Amino acid sequence: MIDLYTSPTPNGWKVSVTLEELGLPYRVFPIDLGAGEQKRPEFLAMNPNGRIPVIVDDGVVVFESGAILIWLAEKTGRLMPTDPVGRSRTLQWLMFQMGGVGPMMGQANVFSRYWHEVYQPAIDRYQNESRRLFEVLDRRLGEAPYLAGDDYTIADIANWCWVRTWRWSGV
Ligand SMILES: N[C@@H](CCC(=O)N[C@@H](CS)C(=O)NCC(=O)O)C(=O)O
Repeated sequence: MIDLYTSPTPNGWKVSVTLEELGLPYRVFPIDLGAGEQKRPEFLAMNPNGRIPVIVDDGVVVFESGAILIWLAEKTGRLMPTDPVGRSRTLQWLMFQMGGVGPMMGQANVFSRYWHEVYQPAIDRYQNESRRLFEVLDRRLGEAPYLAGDDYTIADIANWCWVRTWRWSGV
């Protein structure tokens, strides 16, 4: 059985969508981010970074959403090609989300939504960079049906869960 510690956010959705696509049985343990449950000792014992999502799969703890998606794909042999080139393409577009789309949109949210002070250069920087990354995705999806090529993979799930919130980020 897989236990999923999560909240309704893009990084949380990535794991929920993947579990649903794979049809794996799992239990959800909602984490109240506003109440700071992700900083409590019992949560930090699972993820020292104090952030959702985390899964515990038969006693194995996995944190970082990208690592969780890879774990689930490799465990089932689905949502990621097993040939080296297809696997690498999937990881490239997953890393593109983990290192680019997620952090840029996350900072766009912080500066345009959550901060009381308005610092326009930071808002512009993160919204423009998010938009630039969307254009990279758009071009890629103009030449292939899915990010990694012909196969639907965890890279599509990861990017979609963030990009679908474009309006909230003001992009
Ligand atoms: N790189 C991490 C980022 C996780 C992350 O930023 N989670 C957010 C919600 S989307 C969170 O837990 N925020 C609460 C906090 O920072 O205290 C991952 O992909 O798992």
